[in-house]
Amino acid sequence: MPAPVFEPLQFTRFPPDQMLRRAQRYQEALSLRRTTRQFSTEPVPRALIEHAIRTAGTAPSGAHRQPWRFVAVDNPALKAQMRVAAEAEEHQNYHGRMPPEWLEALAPLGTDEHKSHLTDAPWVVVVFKQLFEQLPDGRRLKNYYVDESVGIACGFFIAAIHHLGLCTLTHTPSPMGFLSALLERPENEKPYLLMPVGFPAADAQVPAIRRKGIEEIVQWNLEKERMSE
Ligand code: IYR
Repeated sequence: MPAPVFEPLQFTRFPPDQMLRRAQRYQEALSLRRTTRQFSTEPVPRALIEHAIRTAGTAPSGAHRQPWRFVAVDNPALKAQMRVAAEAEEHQNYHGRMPPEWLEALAPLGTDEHKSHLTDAPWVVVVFKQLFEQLPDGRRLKNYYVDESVGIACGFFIAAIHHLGLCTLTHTPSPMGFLSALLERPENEKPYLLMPVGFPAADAQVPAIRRKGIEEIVQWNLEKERMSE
């Protein structure tokens, strides 16, 4: 067993009033994020995508295995191939494969099998999860909490994209196997999430839906019940 090696933690402590302000500002900033389905074709510099992927790569992961691979595609021919394959699967989904209950759940979002975002957005980032690591000697090194780890990394990516001033969409064409073939990913990787990234179309519309309020998403189990404040 290798012995753990430690180093001093680099940690910035802020005064309490600054902490509250930072908390409010971050929440306000992220509350303005919207999932967008209509993208402008305006190009986006590669450096922006790279920084967002670097941010995603700071996510915690099971046994620190970092079981993710971000495939960033701006090649129009490849995006077109992904669109054709995704639309073929989604056509089946929307016309028979999804049960009525699922279609009803999606109705407020106005989604359908047409996936123009795959060719309009300047970048399509496809995230793969690595179920195991393939060692050069042929052994397979198991990864842990892969879905949790990759999900957190995707959350960081989405927040970074919003923060730097672009839009994205969490798209899971289903089934996603065609992405492994098109993007030539090895056997230890499975597609996890696809995210077109770019500026919103000038006339982009989003569903008029609201987020749950704090009282619907939190349960406080407090040491002391406060008197009404
Ligand atoms: N994958 C399909 C269907 C779909 C499913 C859910 I859950 C959504 O929140 C949105 C869409 C599609 O991309 O259209």
